[in-house]
Amino acid sequence: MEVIVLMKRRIISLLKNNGGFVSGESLSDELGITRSAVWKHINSLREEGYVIESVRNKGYCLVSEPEGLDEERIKGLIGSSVIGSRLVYLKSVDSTNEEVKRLARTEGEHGLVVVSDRQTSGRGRFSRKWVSESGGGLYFSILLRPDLPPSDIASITLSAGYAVCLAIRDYTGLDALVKWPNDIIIGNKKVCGILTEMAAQSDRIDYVVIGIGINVNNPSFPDEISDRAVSLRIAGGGIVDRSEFFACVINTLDRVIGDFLVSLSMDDIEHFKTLCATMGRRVTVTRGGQKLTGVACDVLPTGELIARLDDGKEITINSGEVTVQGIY
Ligand code: BT5
Repeated sequence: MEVIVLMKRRIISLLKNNGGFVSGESLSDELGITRSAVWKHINSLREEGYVIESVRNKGYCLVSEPEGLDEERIKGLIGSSVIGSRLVYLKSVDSTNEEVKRLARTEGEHGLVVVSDRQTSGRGRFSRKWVSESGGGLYFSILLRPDLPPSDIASITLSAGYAVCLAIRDYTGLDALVKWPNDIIIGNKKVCGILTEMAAQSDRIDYVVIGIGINVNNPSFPDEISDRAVSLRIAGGGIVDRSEFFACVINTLDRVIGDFLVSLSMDDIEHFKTLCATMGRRVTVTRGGQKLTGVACDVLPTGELIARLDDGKEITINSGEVTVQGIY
């Protein structure tokens, strides 16, 4: 076993055997490493999802270990949902979107979900990185095979985001909102991102992959995103039972997009607008090299955002990069 991994396992076993606080000094004596090395290992364990309290003059105390997902319990809780009719759980994977695409090329069927505790190459849109190396989050992708032309599923990312937003609000009571088109935010910070990918002919969808990353129990984030990322736990949701929460998200997704892929219902779209943080804010979009600024004033059932420009003209925005003033 790699030395670093070995050290971390030994620290965990020393903290567990002791059952209370263990001083940094005795850990460093026991392991034959410096106290600052002990501190680095402790921080790395925290990144993995271990909750370790540290108190000056007392040392370190193990509060809880990261929980893996409980596959059987999840299956029981999602019952007869179409989404999740087959569930593949992997402790670690490069990217759940990639795994679903691999399965889609062979036997993957409509409703398949791949979920993982960690991704080594989690991706956002435009090849950006999605931070998902450490435990505490939920990373999953859904395979859909709708018998529709590609144009009919333009609102799928929005519908999925709406469903996740509802599940977060129901399960945690936190004030989650959707930032059009693919982010869920709590207090202006991002708690979830969605990456939808599609394989299609001009008139027929082969398959759609909806990849969803939710920061659940993450205690902290790397510097590169610490100013814009939040987890349910940091936002005040406490330590969340990830298996139960995941089942709640899947059931909500099943209700919202399971058999109604074309667009949201009028009731849902009206409700969506009340949960859309972008509505009423100033937005900027680049068109033909020109920057257009206006106020977001509507969202269509097909998922497009309508913005009223300063000269009164309305434009329809269907994808791409929109900057929203007041949110990262
Ligand atoms: C997204 O892209 O928000 C889509 C993220 C989709 C992730 C899921 S996880 C399961 C599936 N498998 C994958 O490989 N991907 C999907 P975008 O709008 O481009 O936002 C990316 C930006 O969000 C980054 O450039 C960072 O600024 C920020 N970011 C990265 N990791 C984050 C995190 N864990 N929490 C909050 N913000 C993050």
